[in-house]
Amino acid sequence: MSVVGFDIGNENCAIAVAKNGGIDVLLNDESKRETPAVVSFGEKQRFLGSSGAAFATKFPKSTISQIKRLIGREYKDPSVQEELKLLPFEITEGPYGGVLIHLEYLGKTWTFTPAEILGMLFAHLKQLTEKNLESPVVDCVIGIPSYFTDLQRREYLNAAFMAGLRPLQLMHDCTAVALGYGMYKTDFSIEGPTIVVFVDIGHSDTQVTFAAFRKGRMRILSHSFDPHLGGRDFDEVLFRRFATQFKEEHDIDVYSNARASIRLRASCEKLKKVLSANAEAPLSIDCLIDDKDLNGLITREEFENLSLELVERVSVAFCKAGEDAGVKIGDIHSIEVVGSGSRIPAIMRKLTSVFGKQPMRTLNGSECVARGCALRCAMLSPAFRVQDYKVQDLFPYTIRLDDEENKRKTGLLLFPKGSPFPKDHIFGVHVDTISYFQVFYTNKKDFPAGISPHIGYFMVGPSETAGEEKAKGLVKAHLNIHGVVEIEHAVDEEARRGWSRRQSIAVSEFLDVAMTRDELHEAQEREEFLEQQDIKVEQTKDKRNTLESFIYDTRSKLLSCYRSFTTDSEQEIILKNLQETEEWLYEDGDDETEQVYIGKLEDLKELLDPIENRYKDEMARKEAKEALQTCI
Ligand code: ATP
Ligand code: MG
Ligand code: K
Repeated sequence: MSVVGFDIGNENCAIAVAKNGGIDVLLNDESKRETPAVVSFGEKQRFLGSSGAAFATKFPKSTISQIKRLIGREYKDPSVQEELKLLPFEITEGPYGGVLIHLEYLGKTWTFTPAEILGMLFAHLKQLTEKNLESPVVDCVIGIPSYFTDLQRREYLNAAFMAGLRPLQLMHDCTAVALGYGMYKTDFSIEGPTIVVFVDIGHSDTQVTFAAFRKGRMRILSHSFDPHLGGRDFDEVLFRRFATQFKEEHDIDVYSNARASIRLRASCEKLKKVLSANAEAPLSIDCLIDDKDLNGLITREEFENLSLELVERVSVAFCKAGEDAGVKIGDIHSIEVVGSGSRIPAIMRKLTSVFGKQPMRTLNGSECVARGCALRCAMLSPAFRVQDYKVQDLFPYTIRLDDEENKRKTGLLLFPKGSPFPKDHIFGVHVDTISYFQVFYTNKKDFPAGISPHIGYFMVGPSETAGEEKAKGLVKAHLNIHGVVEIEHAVDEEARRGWSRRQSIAVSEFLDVAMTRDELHEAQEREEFLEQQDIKVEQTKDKRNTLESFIYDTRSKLLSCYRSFTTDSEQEIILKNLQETEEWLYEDGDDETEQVYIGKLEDLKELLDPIENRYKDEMARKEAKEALQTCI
């Protein structure tokens, strides 16, 4: 059984596997270690990952990226509305108030939830891994941002399910990074814990985690984050700067043209990377709008001035994490910076000035999440033996319970912010009648703005023993290994000893689900259909190519090795047929079904059969003769 770690970035994904006693990062079809998080719907097939990214400008309205931003989000959320302005594809409000993506494919309109698109991406990564390992992949650990809510986590689990994956854990990105850092290090001080800070700046978000290491174990002290600060925000600074310039100088409105926006944004991202290593960078785009070629130049100094506020926010997230961890700057051993968004020199300078020392880049910044996840997967998998190492993570939000019936306004505290998890909380409830409960996050100020604090509802009761005065029962709230809340049992108070299996109180399932079981199965079937379609298209292309090469091949053989085995009239007929098929292939037959190409090939082969047989006979005769001669 393979053991795999996936890092699903907003821009890039990485796959790591535990193999030969170590962790390997896999190469994709283009021999790259990172795979773009893109799903593109072409004319007849989907293009996933690297090939998807290549189609972004060709099919702007059906190339889906930035999917991680839309998972488990409410359509009406203002920050989602902001997000939508940047996306060229069509989006409306979907079921449960979520986001629904509309696109044209195979001659009709399709709608997909973000979880379904994520499922396609997972399926692609799974396929890449299976091809690479030559064995099936099911068990995995998937990295997620620590700020993800219950719903976002459940959406990830659903997407993984659609792809046929079984996540043993959704692991906080920086916890995975910390594991990869601590597991193999042996030189930790024996006096006290070594405190290391991990800063991950990706394409769309920033996460900061304080961790304490001792020999053989690590404990997370705090997670803080800025879900709206990443490399792309710096791209946006450049985008706005040049959009304004082009408007003023050429009266060109880039914002009104989807394709032009994509192209300018992509150019700005490149520009940003150039500015990481150079004091100034030129921008030039051909035919952006109305065949206009546009040029510009920006210095690093101007770029840094325009992004002062963004850089400041990195230090805000850092200080907040320190506060939550209760750690003073002087007690920090080192800062490890990961994520490619951190390559901007101004960010490193900022961290250096806050910390008073240069941050480190010991880890491979674009692979460490996937590596940590693979390591964790090996620890959790029964199929692997890994050295003993203790990992203690914590949950960044407070979770409370509200009894709607009794209007207990303050709510019962289930899991305070910073709780280690997985963890249980058991509490008593009155069960003489049916009671409704709401589970929700309370610490608004830690919470990303605009995200619903609501987790779910459940019902308890009535008990079989209802009618008896003040019947009481117990409910177990479980914050599971993925950071998802489950309401597990309810039993009579009397049966408390040993959690009797006599489950006399009904606990309904969480009423507030990301997808119902039926929807999930439907999505899975649709994914299978789309996969089959992709395979069919690829096979047809193969058959078309085979027919094409057969034509060239045969033509050249007829003029060389087959020449002396072919009569003039045969030659004429076959060449004519080859010519006709070739013309057909480039005209009417350009876009035919697999069966038609197979048929055409068979027809040609039949014509050629007698000649091929004569040729083979002669070859065999020659061989026999030669063999005979060497014997003598
Ligand atoms: P996230 O973690 O936010 O989901 P991700 O993991 O896909 O996203 P990364 O691959 O860590 O993100 O980082 C991608 C970002 O890093 C992009 O914005 C990219 O432009 C930026 N980046 C890459 N190289 C450089 C560079 N040399 N200088 C500045 N930025 C860079
Ligand atoms: Mg990342
Ligand atoms: K194990």
